Amino acid sequence: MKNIDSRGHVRGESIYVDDMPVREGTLHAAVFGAPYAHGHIKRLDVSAAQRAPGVFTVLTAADIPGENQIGGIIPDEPLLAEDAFHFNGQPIAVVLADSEDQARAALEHIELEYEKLPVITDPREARAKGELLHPPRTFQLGDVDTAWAACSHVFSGRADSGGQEHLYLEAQGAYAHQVENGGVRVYSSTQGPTAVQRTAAKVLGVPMHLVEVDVTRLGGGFGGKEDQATPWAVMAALGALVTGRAVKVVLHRLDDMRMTGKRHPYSSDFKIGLDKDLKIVAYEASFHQDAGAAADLSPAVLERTLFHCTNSYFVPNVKTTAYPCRTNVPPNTAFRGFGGPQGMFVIEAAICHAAEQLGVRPEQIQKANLLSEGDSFPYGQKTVGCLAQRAWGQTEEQYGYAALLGKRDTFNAANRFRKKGIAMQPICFGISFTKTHMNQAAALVHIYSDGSIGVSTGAVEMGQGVNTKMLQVAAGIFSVSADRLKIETTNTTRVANTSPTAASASADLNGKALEKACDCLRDRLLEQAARELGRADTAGLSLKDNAVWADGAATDLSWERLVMSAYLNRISLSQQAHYATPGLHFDTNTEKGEPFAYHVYGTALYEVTLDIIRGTYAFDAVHVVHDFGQSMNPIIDLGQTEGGLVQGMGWMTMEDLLYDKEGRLMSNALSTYKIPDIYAVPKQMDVTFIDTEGAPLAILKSKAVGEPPLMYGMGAYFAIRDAIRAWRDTKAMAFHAPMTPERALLGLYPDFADEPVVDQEVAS
Ligand code: MTE
Ligand code: LUZ
Ligand code: MOS
Repeated sequence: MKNIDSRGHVRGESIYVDDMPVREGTLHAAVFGAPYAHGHIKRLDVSAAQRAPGVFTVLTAADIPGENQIGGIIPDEPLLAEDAFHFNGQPIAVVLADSEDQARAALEHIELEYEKLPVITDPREARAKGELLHPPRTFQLGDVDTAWAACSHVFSGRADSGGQEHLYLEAQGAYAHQVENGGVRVYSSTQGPTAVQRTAAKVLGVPMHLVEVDVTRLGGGFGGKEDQATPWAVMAALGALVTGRAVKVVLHRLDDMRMTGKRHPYSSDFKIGLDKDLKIVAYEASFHQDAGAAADLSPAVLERTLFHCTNSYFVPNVKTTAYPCRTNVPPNTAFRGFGGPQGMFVIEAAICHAAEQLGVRPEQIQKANLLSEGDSFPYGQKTVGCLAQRAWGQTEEQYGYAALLGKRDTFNAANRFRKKGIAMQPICFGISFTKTHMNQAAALVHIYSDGSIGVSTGAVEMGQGVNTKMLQVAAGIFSVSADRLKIETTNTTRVANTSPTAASASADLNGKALEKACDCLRDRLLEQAARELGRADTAGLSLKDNAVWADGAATDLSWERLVMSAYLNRISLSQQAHYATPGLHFDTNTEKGEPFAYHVYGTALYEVTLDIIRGTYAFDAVHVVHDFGQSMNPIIDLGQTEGGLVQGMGWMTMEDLLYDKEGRLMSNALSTYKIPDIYAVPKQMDVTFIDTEGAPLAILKSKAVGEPPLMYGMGAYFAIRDAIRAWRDTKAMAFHAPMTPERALLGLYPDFADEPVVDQEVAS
């Protein structure tokens, strides 16, 4: 089935927040952000801005009736800065005017006097100065301290990965208006309607039932709207409450890039020990997470870095510690993979480093250490239905790894100024929110008396196709055609207390809740069918092709007649259901438990050609073997895989997020921040669906697909590095992603590089 949104998207008919027809008297907002990265506010004067043409009012912290607090995990972030600001662009005031142009023009008249305070942009410096959001966390398995002695080789080094701008096509935005009794209705481009509701209620000083949040769809979120859609929605709600008029806040791209957080950059140290057979015996790492100026989701992101610190490898002795470092950049936040990719990059770097020092191919070490059935992850959970080796093996065979390696060598021998590189990239990603309590969802289904059906869940459509999947679940259970179903907006008054649409788990969680609700309705309808058909019970009855079937044959009781008969007999045609993933637990004291419903596996194989003179590169092909379980929608899942993979390649190769020493975003526009376009995409992309059982906790055995493919992107970095290796020794080349053409060039000609050089072998 095609994505149900495709037609509307292509025709430009799909509605986003900024497309909504506005109410009469709507005010438009412009946000005044801190002009510097860290400062003490001495004087804020908005009176001149208040008098500017078209301005209705200017909101500051003084206008907040409730708490000036938007922090979720740690309450450390005001909606509008009061005494101090901690990052360049931090919201301080909001101008509300008749038009957007007037609101933006009035920003010039806001007067701010401040005293500059020291700016930190390096997470290692933050750690040294004690700027941690919370104490570091450590995951351990076995005993690394004694294990080093058993290693034949021990290497250490450093790996750095950069941030990543979400660059959702639709910028952050919300539209709010008052309703009766002091309440507000907020239309928000958010992945977390309940987060917006909860925070708006807190800031406005009203109970949650007075805040209704409605989401039609997002023009992309990628994690950037899990927590960070909230401030703009709350500003709109606050404006509506204060002025009595409807208020629209839609960020301009440059403001969005400047004011919102991104993927966390990480700077990490590793130590890896191997035995003679290249088995990894011990692995130690410390991760310095650049959390930005407030906690936001950083503690949860940090946790997932630790969960995925060994990627798809079994390592018997592990000790990894993560430091959440407070810096003066916008609070970094969720981004597809949620800290997992950053943790995985470090062990991949460690493996590559060891291979380079030992003069073997990284694939030899990777392959020798893939997870098998029953192996323990550092957090105690054991693999079930482990596909790490199968995916690797199938990739090798099906795409001819050995032949490609031969081709690389032949090409490289024949060409002086062009070199080919290849890399294999296995992945393993845990599915579930790492905070166990978040693994719950609900659904509400109404069957109308004409047989049409309205479905509400907590899932937010952001392009990933969850609405299509929800429709498939319901249509499958009732066995009715898709045009009888409508997936309603995501609305907090219909489905309450929702977790954000995140962690790739929303089709599973909301789908399972929906399945429960639909099963219930189907059973109730079949009981009515038994009465209609004069049968003793429902045995032998089923719903099929818009009708009731009895003992394998269609009856003349159609779906419509059945529904009408239930209605006339006063049988409820509505059902709510709640689902909580069974069996999950995690103890943060021991850092052990069963946090994930299941894992997703796969392997990618990259081929790249590097221009030795320019440092530029082109990907010849990427071949993927991926575990979708029993995919319920191969078209959507293929799209998620290709899109995620390319987004991961962008993070690893070309998206160079840069702040200067004063915490000002240098890569602040699409002219200075490059994301993959069609030319950056591998010339050939193959995706093979492994034929597997799926997992019982996956909806219809169709495994979660939203985030895992992003991590294939790491292979792009290592493929380019392999091409550099064909030109010169890379033993001393830093592991620093993204591998931009500039960095590739410095790798080719290291005399020009000023990057830190990794340590040599420390013990042998
Ligand atoms: N795909 C599109 N087109 N747009 C998005 O914003 N977000 C990704 C992924 N795929 C995203 C996307 C992220 S970060 C997540 S967590 C999942 O979708 C969320 O949706 P799911 O739980 O339904 O997979
Ligand atoms: N969000 C979250 C996530 O709150 N918890 C998670 O575990 C998670 N994982 C991936 C993406 N978003
Ligand atoms: Mo995705 S990072 O869980 O929104």
